[in-house]
Amino acid sequence: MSFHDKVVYQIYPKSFRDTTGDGVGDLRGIIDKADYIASLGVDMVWLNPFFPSPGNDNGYDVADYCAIDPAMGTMEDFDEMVAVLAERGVGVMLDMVLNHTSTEHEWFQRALAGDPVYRDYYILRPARADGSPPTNWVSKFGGSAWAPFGDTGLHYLHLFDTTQADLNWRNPAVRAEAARVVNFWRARGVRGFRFDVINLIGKEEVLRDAPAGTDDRAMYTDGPAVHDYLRELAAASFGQDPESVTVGEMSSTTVEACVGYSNPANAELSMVFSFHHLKVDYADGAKWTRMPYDLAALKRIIDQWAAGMQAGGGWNALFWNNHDQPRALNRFADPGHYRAESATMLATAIHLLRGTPYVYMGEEIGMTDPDYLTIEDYVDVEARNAYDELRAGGAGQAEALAIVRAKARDNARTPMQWDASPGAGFTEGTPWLRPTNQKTINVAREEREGVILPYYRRLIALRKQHAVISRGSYAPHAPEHPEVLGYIRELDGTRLLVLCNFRGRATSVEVPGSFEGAGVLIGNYPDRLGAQAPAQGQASAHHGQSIELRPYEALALLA
Ligand code: TEU
Repeated sequence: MSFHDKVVYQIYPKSFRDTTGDGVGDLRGIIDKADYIASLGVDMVWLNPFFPSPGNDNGYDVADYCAIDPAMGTMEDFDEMVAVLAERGVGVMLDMVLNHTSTEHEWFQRALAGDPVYRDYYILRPARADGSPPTNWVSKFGGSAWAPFGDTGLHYLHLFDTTQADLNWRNPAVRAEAARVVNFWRARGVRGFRFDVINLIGKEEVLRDAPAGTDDRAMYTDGPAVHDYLRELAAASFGQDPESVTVGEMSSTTVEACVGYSNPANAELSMVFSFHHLKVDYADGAKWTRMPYDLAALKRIIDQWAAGMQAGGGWNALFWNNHDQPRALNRFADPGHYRAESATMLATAIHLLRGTPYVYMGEEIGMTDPDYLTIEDYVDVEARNAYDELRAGGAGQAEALAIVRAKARDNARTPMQWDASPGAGFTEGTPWLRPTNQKTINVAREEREGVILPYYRRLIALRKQHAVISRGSYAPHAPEHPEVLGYIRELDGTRLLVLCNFRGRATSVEVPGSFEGAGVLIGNYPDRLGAQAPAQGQASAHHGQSIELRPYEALALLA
């Protein structure tokens, strides 16, 4: 089975299942839940980093790429987890954070101690004559992107936290280390790799200021060398496994660049994550703001990426949620009044597109952002920095907190809610991050009486039953419609019309004549399906050229 037919389940190990009672998730917790994972019908699990780390960025500050953080378990636990998942037909995808290391990594410590070999592993530049940083670049977590490198008079680059030092990929030794790390995990049976902010590794030798008033990200993002480095890494590692699945997280990127990263002719990656569709609630492109999301922009971006990647032979990872994003249910729909309809509509919109769907733990049961009421509830470095910057910029306490509540990455990192108990079935101890609504939203309840979890299972199964979903072409439908995201998939004469009402009010949308009398493949209002064929039946509300969609209704017609 190619990656085109697969569905990936993302697990944030720290919040998935704790088997030791320390309030932090661990690898044995994934073993514990292997049957549940397999019951979803997914083909691979993407695990966020569980390597030794000081934890300043929840594991994305890696101190040893080829070991297991003791709080997460042992290498034997890892090997058992790989085997237990493989027995259930589920592969493992690991998170390779190779743009930067923790400043506690041995390489950085040796560089600090004066070892010239390891100094060339990092991006060190002299401060300016007036002592200011080498360039005007800013960290994605706030402040300058440079920090003093000991008392050497040099600065080191950190596009993220000061404890995450960017690696110098121009150095062949660094590139060889990257291949060595990937091959270490390949040797343990890993055939999936997610590469963290991998389009940032192409910094040039001469680093220049961003011209005044411009976005400094342009100075280091999607550098042409990224393609060369990816091809070199693929050839030296995962490219040797025909069944490998690789995905690059692409920060602030373009369709053109991503066609290059994922067109199979280029022998780089299988697919890419891009994030433009998750910035339609950013006022003036700034994350730490609040505004109702722009549905027209969302539709435009989804179409642009679906059509653009198709035209260029690229391949999208399809997702609403991950460990860095507030829950989509809160951002794009109405969990208060239409939680099941919203969750299943959003899932339909993504899962029937051209690309590989990713399900982030908890979205399959309709998990939402936690109801936190003070800034002390938020622990993520990015959110705490943002709150401080907002307050320093004059925002009142209530407004700053409201923005953090809407945008913090903590929103996605609360424990998986297995049951209604105080620890949500996640832990018998005190969870590292507090769940707030496990009494009403949990796996046990969804298994007993829910509609969201069964719907996700059906959606995931459809991708394996209908080649038009995994291999079909994409074309927009009703692109100007103010409330409905529509698109048509087609393969060898089979056609699928997908209609998703993104609003909490009824609307109608045109149905092309060629879909007259088409059967309903899936829909989130059960009465849509003919009584005699729960999986497929005559759409009961066809009226010639248009169809009425109820609040947050999703419908897929197969002709
Ligand atoms: O994220 C890249 C990144 O830019 C994120 O910080 C995200 O885009 C941002 O939070 C949205 O405002 C990757 C990892 O997914 C993230 O968890 C890490 O913090 C980051 O890289 C550094 O490794």
